[in-house]
Amino acid sequence: MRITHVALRTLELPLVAPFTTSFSTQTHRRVLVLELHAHIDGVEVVGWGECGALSEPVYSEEYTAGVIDVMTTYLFPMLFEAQRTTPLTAETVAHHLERIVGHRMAKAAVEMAVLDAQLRAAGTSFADYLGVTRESVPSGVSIGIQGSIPQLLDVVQGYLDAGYVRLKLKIKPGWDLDPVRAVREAHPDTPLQVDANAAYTLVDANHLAKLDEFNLLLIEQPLGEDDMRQHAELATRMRTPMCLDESVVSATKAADAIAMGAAQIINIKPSRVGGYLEARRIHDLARSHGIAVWCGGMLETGIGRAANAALAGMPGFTLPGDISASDRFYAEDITEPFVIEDGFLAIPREPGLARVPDAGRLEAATVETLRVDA
Ligand code: NPG
Repeated sequence: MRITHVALRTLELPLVAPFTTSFSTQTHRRVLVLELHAHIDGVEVVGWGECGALSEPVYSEEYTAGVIDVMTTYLFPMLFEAQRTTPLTAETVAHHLERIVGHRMAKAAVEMAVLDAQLRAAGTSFADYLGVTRESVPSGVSIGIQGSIPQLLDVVQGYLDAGYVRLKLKIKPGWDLDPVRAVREAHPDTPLQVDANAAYTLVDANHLAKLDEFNLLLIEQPLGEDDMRQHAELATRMRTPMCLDESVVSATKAADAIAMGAAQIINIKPSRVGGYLEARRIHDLARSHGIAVWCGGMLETGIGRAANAALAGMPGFTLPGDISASDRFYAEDITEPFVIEDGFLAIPREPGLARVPDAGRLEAATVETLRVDA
């Protein structure tokens, strides 16, 4: 393929309700969408990509303005240079961008747009590309920190009524044992897990071990991103299975986590690990070690949600992911919305990896567009 130009669109989408984690409260999602124009065998194709980075560097070091900078200064010029001499494919993007350290979310979005264009030109769905045979995936929901326990119980009831099959509660120091106990008492049999987004330290081990009585599926990333060894230590001091998110930024880190006993379960977020191809590698690695994985979310629009749903159809994804319906976050998605049916989301089978946005809704949500020509 030969890329002709790329439009980097910054969108601003209001959330249906504020989303509070241990690191921030979001009322809007500022999200970067890539519209990549390419020629493949003489045919013009558009590939779509979505970047997981937030507008501020509070989940990882990446953030929207920084992503735009690294894409325009380095990533696209490098691909444009590469395609002069070598045919460009999605499978070679990571190799061409290897000289740039880090910036995984930026690289993931670029690879995603190239892979989408490639699959679209071939008439292949991402699910078929991955060899996925399942038709749908179970849908879990991530529940932000609420103002009070009664409010939390209301919100939980709403999601259970909508059909979600698994709940994930965000926790932080001061919002942990009591809210988890309240939800567990109200819903003794509902699959339940917690996510701390790195808000604790190993000093809190005895306190965190008190979560063991609530029969949780897992505790996600209680300690810092760099605290791999400390997660391994904490895992020996709790019965609740240890799951890593932020710490696993690559297949190499996943291998370390498994070898060290720092993760019994891994949350795979394609954007965090540098793309869907690295995500597949982590899935394969974890599966060969008997480590369960599930697909995390970054408040994706329908573009990224489509790809996540297909990825989560792979056989090692044995736990429900944070792949909720579009209306969990957005009153109006920029694509045809994803809907939950009997607790499941259908895996898209149309060509491509992303779901194509509606031109009018995309335009209405765009606050800035930057065109980069090859
Ligand atoms: O369903 O898309 C979703 C959101 C799931 O809680 C969720 N994501 O820490 O996992 C997380 C959190 C997150 C969202 C992190 C956005 C970073 C950005």
